[in-house]
Amino acid sequence: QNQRLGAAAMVLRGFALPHVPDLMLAIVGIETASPFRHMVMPGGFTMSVALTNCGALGWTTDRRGYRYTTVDPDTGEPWPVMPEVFARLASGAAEAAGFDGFEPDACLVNRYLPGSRLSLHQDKNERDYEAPIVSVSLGMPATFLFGGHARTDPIVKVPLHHGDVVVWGSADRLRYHGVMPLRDEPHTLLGSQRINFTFRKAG
Ligand code: MD3
Ligand code: FE
Repeated sequence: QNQRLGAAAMVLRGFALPHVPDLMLAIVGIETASPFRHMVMPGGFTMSVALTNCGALGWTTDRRGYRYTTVDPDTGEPWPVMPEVFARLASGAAEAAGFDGFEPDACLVNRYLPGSRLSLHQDKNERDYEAPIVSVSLGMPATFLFGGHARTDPIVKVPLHHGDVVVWGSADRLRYHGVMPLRDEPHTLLGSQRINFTFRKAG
């Protein structure tokens, strides 16, 4: 029941399920070193999604803009190392979707609670648009919004469940996308939250 969303975008249903115990252990390590926090957008809004990072580069935003940094601005320490299981899962998923040799250097970890949302945006802060982006969903289901190359293009709604992995590349890399406000449908393992890992080659 894998699903093609575009010329170079694929949903791999349940692809991460075998790795869930490892992923959940790894999150504990990451959030102990670099806790989840609500960042402020350049326009002054505080994000409803809480985030942290692991890997050589981490995505951050503040009043001055978005950027990737090697150091967690809250702790002054480098972002936690990307666990081996993460890198293997990301490159395995990329390969399953037709992208060989994906070596992510950044993993953004988003935590959604009921009501959290991500408004329509493009991911344009990475140096290299050739590499795909791999996204892993855990916990409560979400409705992903998959748009076009212009903000006003039609939007397809894609339900994402615990263990689903999505890979986006080349022609679909710069599409507008977002996440609808989360409904509270508690998950047996994670309770009332959704965790999303987004793997990128940022540097
Ligand atoms: C589609 N996060 O952090 S990941 C983000 O579920 C972000 O937390 C969402 O969008 C989340 O920037 C979705 C999936 C994603 C990432 C990049 C894309 C989807 C994409 C680039 C192009 C098209
Ligand atoms: Fe995004």
